[in-house]
Amino acid sequence: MAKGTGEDTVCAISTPVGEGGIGVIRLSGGRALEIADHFFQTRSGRRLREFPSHTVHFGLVKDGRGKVLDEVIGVFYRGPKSYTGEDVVEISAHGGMKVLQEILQALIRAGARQAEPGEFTKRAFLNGRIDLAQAEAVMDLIRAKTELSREQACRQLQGEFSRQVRKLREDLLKIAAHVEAYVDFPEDDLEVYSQPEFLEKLNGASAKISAMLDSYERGAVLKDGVLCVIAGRPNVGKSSLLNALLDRDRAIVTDLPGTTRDALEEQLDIGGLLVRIVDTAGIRQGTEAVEALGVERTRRYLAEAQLVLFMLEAPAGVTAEDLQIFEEIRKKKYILVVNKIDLPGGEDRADLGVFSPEARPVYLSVRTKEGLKDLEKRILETAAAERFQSEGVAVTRVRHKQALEKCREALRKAREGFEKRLSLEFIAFDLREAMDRLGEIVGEIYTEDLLDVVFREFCIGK
Ligand SMILES: Nc1nc2c(ncn2[C@@H]2O[C@H](COP(=O)(O)OP(=O)(O)OP(=O)(O)O)[C@@H](O)[C@H]2O)c(=O)[nH]1
Ligand SMILES: [Mg+2]
Repeated sequence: MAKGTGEDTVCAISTPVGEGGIGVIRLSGGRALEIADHFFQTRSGRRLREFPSHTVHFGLVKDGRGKVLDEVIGVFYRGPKSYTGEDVVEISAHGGMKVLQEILQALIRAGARQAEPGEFTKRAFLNGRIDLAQAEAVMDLIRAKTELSREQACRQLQGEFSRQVRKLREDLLKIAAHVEAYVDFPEDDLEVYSQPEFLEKLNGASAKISAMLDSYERGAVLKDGVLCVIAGRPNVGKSSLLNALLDRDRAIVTDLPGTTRDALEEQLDIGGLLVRIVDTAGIRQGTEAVEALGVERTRRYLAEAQLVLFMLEAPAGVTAEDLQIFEEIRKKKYILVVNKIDLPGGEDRADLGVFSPEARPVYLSVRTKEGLKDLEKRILETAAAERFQSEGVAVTRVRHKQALEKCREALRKAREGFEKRLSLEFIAFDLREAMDRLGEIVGEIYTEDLLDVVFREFCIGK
């Protein structure tokens, strides 16, 4: 039996709540087969454990008193060749909540325990089926809403990121082993210091870590999307733009300035990139209390925005109010959007001389949809998402980023110690520290607290 299993056998409904063609219940642990044989009756009457592993069986599920609960398909996997590495039975029943609940209760009465959130994946980790970064990728894959985020999670699940981290750890191990060898023979100290390739190797490892850290921004955008805020003065067409991008009437649009009172956030998939798009209250001064509160919220969103769509309207040109708002936006990454080019006077396309030539405005009419595709393209370009596709796996999680930063810091200390010719024991200590931080990413080193943090995000049945 795989380690960490014991007799503790867990079960859960693994498909989402609601009605579906099928619903799957998972059972995993040392007693999975024994428990399954209690309530699952194959058509031939033979018990599951009499069949070879990885076989599929039609049969009936019965409660403890022999009442039939459903006709199901049962699959069993003998550990360690299963998702969790333990004996696993998966029951595909009819996907109704009552059916699934009754089967789950029957399993619990037969001695299984309801699984905790993420417990199947946690067991897979504890039993060495996957590492910690891969376990996190399971969640990312399930949550992925766009093609780019799915692709990134899938790569991480397949171990691409983990391989990079392990390779680095091995490199450090070699350096550390070398240093430690000299610690054991202190009389040879000088030889270590006189080897320039030591420093070279340390620098090389640091550079690789920096390169990984550089990918974090890209990785975070791939996983969590870009916060893109539409801002401008009242009535320029911000809510209309939100609706057009979403292709549904989400926000209220009227010809009265000050229609939108509260910021409204939605999600968009633009070319595989997840865009968290926010419609905001038009910014103007001296308005009544509710609108003023709305403007305050606009400002809060602006502070967080990764990209601002700064909207003007063509017939009005650039007004003093626009310029005032621009002062709040110019420090951000922004796209100048000039709306209403369908209106008389709009075709002249507002004079944008006050903005720098690089501003490259996108002219559009939300009403006729002209220019809308150009805007989407520009959003992708500006978020630099196009090049994301071609590049490899990136650091997507704060947890990984922090561990890499600590690793780099430990390497810096090791190098400093080296240059100052500190006792080799200190350098060996820093190198171990650097390795441990990398080990935390893939879970070669972990604490219960760390596992709690990682698996807290999961839901039951995963
Ligand atoms: N002609 C024309 N009218 C537009 C266009 N886009 C929006 N409008 C109109 O402009 C008016 C204001 O549009 P909204 O989308 O509510 O403007 P807003 O920027 O959200 O306004 P506030 O919420 O008050 O800040 C409405 O009457 C829209 O129908 C456009 O491209 N062309
Ligand atoms: Mg509005």
